[in-house]
Amino acid sequence: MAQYAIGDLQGCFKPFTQLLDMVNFNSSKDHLYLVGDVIARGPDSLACLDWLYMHQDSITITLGNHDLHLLACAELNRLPNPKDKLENVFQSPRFSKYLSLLKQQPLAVSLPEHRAFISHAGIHPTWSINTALEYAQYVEQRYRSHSAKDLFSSMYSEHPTECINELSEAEKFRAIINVFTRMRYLKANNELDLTNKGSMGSSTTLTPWFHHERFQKSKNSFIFGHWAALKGVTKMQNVIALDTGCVWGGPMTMMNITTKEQYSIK
Ligand SMILES: [Mn+2]
Repeated sequence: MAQYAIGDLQGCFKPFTQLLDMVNFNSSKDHLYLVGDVIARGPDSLACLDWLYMHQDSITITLGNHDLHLLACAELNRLPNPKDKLENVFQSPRFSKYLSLLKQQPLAVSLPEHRAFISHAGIHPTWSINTALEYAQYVEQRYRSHSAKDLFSSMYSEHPTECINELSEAEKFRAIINVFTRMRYLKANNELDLTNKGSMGSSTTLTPWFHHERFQKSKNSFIFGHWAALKGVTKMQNVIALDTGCVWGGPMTMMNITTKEQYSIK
């Protein structure tokens, strides 16, 4: 049994299947962790969802901002932005099944046997793995509940993540979601900056979340997607960026979690 992780699909179905073929992925034995943003912007989100639905026992998705946005649009009866190219997903007779599939998925996963932690955007440097998992479960319970609508209607705002215990419930949900699905750079006080999406070194005042000393000392590895502008480079051996921007014309990247071997395809 092999365990793999793969970067953001964003509706790029063909390179996804080519990577699965390249590693001889066997859905009856192997498991695939998708770092999130499985849909949106790319040409074939529907085919990606169909494949994931068919193979749901062999996959885990750590949800990304685009996946949560799809759930939010569905809960709040909003249409997606045309540039997301999701019309056929919303019109599919299987739409409600895709929504249940996504809602079953976590925001973060820890694989103690590999000392690996997986989430879409990363982990806040001040959160231990156990704290991060507790925060993730706190939000997961809500998006699986009857009050999911409240969560999604207050999801979009840029709130700092300091003193998370002193925040209101809605602010707490938002702060946790922003870390797991939208974070890239941190300010000097460890608050999120959600405006800069540039490559490393594109800011002199902001620091990539993974350049905190906590990660230099850590024996764990941290696997994430979301930040295509990094092109897979973090300059940290144990922080692995898998979103290599396939939807923007870059390669798609997959790794074997045990051997750390990486595979990529244009
Ligand atoms: Mn993302």
